[in-house]
Amino acid sequence: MFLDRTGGSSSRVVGFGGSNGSGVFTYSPRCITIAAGQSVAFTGDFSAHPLSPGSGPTATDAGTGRNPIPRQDNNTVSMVTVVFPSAGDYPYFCVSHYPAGMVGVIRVR
Ligand SMILES: [Cu+2]
Repeated sequence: MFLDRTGGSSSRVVGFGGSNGSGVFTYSPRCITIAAGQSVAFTGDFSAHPLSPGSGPTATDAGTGRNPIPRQDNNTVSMVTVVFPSAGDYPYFCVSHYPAGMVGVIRVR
């Protein structure tokens, strides 16, 4: 279920709330594989869909090592670009809609 987005011309955009072909309560694509050093752009309405690192608000596991995904709920920005320097699995979720499955993972190889 991880889409390979390691290629030089691959899109590494994760949209949500209707951005990038996503549904209102989904990330699109929700799980992608990238290479270490590449970046992912999260785009959508962060005030309606606050982004958080981790697999859920009660989870202590933020992924492999230090998860570089920031908490973002600022409605003055519509895109956040995150660099992933190290291999690992880095989960993220929407603070408002994770119970509905609004979650995803960036896999860095
Ligand atoms: Cu949401």
